[in-house]
Amino acid sequence: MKENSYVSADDIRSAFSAAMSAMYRDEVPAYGTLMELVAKVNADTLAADANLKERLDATDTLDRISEERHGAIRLGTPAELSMMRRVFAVMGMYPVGYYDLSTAGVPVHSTAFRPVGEASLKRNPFRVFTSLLRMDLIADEALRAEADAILNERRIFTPAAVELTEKAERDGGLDKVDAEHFVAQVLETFRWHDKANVGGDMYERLHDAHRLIADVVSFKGPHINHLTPRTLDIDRVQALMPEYGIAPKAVVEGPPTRNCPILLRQTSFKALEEAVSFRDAAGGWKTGSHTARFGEIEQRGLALTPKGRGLYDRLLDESRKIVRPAADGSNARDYAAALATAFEPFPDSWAEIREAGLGYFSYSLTEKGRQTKLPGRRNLDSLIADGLVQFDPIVYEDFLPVSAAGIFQSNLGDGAQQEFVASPNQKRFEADLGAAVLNEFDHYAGIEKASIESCLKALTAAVAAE
Ligand code: OOG
Ligand code: NI
Repeated sequence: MKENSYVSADDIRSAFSAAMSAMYRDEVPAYGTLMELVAKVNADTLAADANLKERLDATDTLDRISEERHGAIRLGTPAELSMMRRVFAVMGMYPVGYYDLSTAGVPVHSTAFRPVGEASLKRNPFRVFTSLLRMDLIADEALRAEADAILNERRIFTPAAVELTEKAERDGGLDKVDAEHFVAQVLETFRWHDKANVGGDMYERLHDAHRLIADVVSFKGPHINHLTPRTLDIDRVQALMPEYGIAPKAVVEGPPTRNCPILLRQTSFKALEEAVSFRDAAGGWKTGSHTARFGEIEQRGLALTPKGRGLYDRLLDESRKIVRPAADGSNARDYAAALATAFEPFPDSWAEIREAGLGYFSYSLTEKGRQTKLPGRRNLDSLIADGLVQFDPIVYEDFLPVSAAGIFQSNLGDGAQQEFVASPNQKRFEADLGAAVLNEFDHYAGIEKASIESCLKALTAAVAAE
C-alpha cells in the first residue's frame, strides 16, 4: 500500500473523539445539556472579552473551543491495558504520567493516553484518563479470585478492532476505509451495557468490597464514564448547573480562581443512577441499578515545574487542613475562601512566576529581537529585560491525582470513602502496560528548552548570516 494513502493518526483521533461525543450524548442526555451550557458560557465569555477572543483566535481554533478534551475508562486486567495502549497508539495517543490513587482511597493506578506534539495537540487534544483496577489492594482473597476469573473471561475488544490494530502496526497506518472501520469497531469497547456480566449477588459482593470494583468487574466492557469539554469560565458553569437541572459536585477541584491560571481546574455533575439488569438463578434478568456515568468540565492553565508543583501541593494541603470539602456541598463557600487564602503565597503574575522558577514557559523573539543581531550568546533574563525575547505560559496537558481522586469520590457516592495503604507501583503499572510512561515534567522542560535554544540560535545566527 502506498504511504500517502494512509489517514493521519491525528485524523483518526479526531474522528474517534467525535464518535465518542455523539455516542455519549445519545446515551447520557444530561451530558448533552452540560455541553449546551458550556457552549453558552463560552460564547458569553468571548462576547464580554474581546481581548480573550483575539488571543484565542490567534493561538487556538476558536470554533473547536467547546469540544471534548478528555474522557475516562477503568480497565480490569494487564492484558486489557496493554491492548488499549496499542489501540490508542493508532490514534497518536501515548501514555503520559503515572497517577497513584490508592492514597485517596481508590484502588486503581492510572495514566493518560494523549497526543504529545504541539501540532497534534492543536489538531485535536483528546485524551483518555485510563485506570487499571488494583486487585492486590482487595483484602478478600476469595472475592479477588472470583473477580479475576470473571475478568479473564471477557473480551473488551471486537475481533475486527484487534485485527485493524495489528494491521496498522504492521503497515504503519490505515487507509480511509480501514480507518473508518477501526473507529466504529473501537467505539464498541466504550459502549454502555445495561445487562451486567454477573448476577445480582455477585454485584453486591463486589460493590461491598468497593463500588469501583463492581463498576469494573460487573460489565462486558470499560464503558466511557465521562467526557469533558473545555470551559472558559468554570466558576460560572458550576454556578449555572442547577438552573439547567443538573446537580454539580460539591466543589471545583484544583487551584482557586486566579488572574494567571495554573494547572487544571475541574468539576462535574454527579453520576446518575441508571437501570441495569443482572442475571438471576433461573437464567432470566432482574432489574437493579448502577451509578457510574457523569459529565465533567475543565479549564487549563500553566504547567508547573517540580518546584511550582511542590508549592501547589503544599498550599492545597494547607487549604484542606483549614476546610475539608464536604461531599454534600454544605461548606463549599468556606472551602473556596480557605483555598484562596492558602494560595496567597503563590505569585499571580507571569513575570513573578517565571522569576521564581515555578512554571514552564515558551520563549520567542519579539519584533525588536527579530531585527537584532548579537555578537555572542547572552543570558535569557537580560534578553527579556532588553525586550528581545518574550515568554508565554505552556499549558498543562495532564492530570492531578488529588483532583482525580475528588472526581472519583464524588461519583462513587459519599459512603465510598475507604482507606488503603499508599502503595504507588509505577514499575508494575509499566510492566502491565508493556511500555514506560512519559514523564510529564521532562516533557514540558524539553519544550521550554527547545524554545530558548531556538531564540538564542536565531539571535546569533543573524550575525553568522551577515
Ligand atoms: C477518572 C477520574 C479522573 C480526571 O479528570 O481527573 C479524571 C474516573 O473516574 O474514572 O477523569
Ligand atoms: Ni476527568
